[in-house]
Formats: sequence, structure tokens, C-alpha cells
Amino acid sequence: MLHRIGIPEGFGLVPILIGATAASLLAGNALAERLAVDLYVRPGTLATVDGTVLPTLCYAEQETGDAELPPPAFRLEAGDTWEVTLHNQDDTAHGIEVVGIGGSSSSVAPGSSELFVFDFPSSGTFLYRDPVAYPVNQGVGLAGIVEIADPGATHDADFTWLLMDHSEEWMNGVESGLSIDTAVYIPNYFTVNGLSGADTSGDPRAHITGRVGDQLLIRVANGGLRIHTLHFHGYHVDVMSRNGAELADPISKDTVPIPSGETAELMLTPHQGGIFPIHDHVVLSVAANGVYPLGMIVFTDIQE
Ligand SMILES: [Cu+2]
Repeated sequence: MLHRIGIPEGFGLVPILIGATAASLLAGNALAERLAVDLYVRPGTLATVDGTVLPTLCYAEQETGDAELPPPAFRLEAGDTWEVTLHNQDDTAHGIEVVGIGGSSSSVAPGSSELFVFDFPSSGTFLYRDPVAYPVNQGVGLAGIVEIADPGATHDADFTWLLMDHSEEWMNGVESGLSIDTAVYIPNYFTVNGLSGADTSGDPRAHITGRVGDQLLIRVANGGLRIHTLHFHGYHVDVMSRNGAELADPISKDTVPIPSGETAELMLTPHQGGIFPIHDHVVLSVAANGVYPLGMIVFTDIQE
């Protein structure tokens, strides 16, 4: 359910904000029931694996300074309420939707701020994105993950993959104020948490580490516009939930399709140690501007 309360322009804080920062959300705050953040929609960049810097639109936590992909990931607990004050610093309308929860029918005019309130009655992995001018705004960077943890969960570690695809042509077009032909979308960069190729091994949220027998929960959200079908080498995973809904009978698979805008929670219980790749089954998506294997790929590093 979504509640939306308009607040006057320039009125950055409203009395119900509790002052929680994203850092405190990520650190986990078992007592919090209402978690408030400010997000600023503004131009930013994606630094790609081959040194290209692409123009994006970002949900940034800071009002000023450089804005970069990936967007912040937020973690709450089942039963919590997420209060987002969205400040639109861009020159076109923007909004924030949590797919399956609410927000899709609202937008924020340029230079204005609005409060969006999202209730999460149960645990799951959710995608937030800009529903305005769909799919263009989402396609140039306005998407991220909200993780709703189950306080009673017993897994040993968890990981988060925000999948994105990036069209240099769209990104340059939006930066230049051109109208985008949405019938033609040819992404040429593909990232996990804003990283690609071996760079994903430097991100402890992306790089899968653990021991044989551990229960390793992988939260996946596809913020891109293309389907991404993840192939696990060395292991099968149990698909525990999709789009925030638990599956009654988890399905064991080594290849898991994640359509655009959708999420899944995967449980990896390694039966063997080793370093194995996990990659998009579409070879183009494992490339960066055509160079393989600098695209959507992550690795496991499992100890015996
Ligand atoms: Cu493969």
C-alpha cells in the first residue's frame, strides 16, 4: 500500500522523519519500524570496466557532489515502513515505485520534493525504480534494491546482485535532451552492482564467499530492461522466492532467468569448494561494448 503526502518545495524534512541514514539501515537496526531516507534524482555517471564514463540519472543519497551508479541498496525488516523523501533535481518529472508494493501512479515535478511511504508486511527482495516515462528513466539508471530481511532467518551469509544493462546511445540521448525511440534498445554494458567483469570480485556484496555446507542467500533484482538468465557453474541453487513471494517448493536449478523488473532469492548451499563463474547466458551480456568477458559475471570462492 502506498501513502503519498505532498510537501512544499524546499521543505526537505518532515516531522515524522526519524533521521535514520542509509548507513544505519545497512548496519541493521532491529528496533526501527519507520526508516526514512532522502533520495535526490539527479544526473550522474557510470564508470565502466573499460574506462568509458557514461551519463546516467541517479537516485543519490547526497544532495550535492558526484552521483554514481550503483544506487544505494536499502535494508529493512519485515513489518517496517520505508519513508522516502524524493527530491527531483532534474529538469523532467521523476518518481519512485517499489515494484509490487506501490508508487507507480505518482510523480514529482522538477525542483519539487514529495514523500513516498512504502509498507513491507513481509520479507523479500524488491526493486525500486522510476515509473515515469517508462522505460527510459529506468533504462538510464533509476533503479535499485530494497531488501526486507526476515528477523528469524537462519542462513549463514547473504549477498545482493542488482543487475543492470546500459545503452550508451540512450544515456547520451537523455543527457542531450533528445527524445528516445523506445522501440530500439541496444545495451552495450552490463553490470552487477555497477561493476562488471572481474571487478565484481572486489564487491563483497557480489562476490560469493563461504564454506561447503553454508547456506548463502543471494538476493537478485533485475533493474535493467533485458531479461538476464544467470548460469551457475559448479552448483545448483534453490529458488526460494520470486518478486517477494516465497515459493512453497523451492526449485533447484543451475540456470535462473530474471526478467526485467523482477526479483528472486536464491539459496546456494555449496557441496564442493572452488572458484566458479556465474554469468548471464546471453554471451553479449557478458561483454563490455563487445569485449568478452567484461560484462555480467560474478564468481564464487568457496572453502572446503
Ligand atoms: Cu555458463
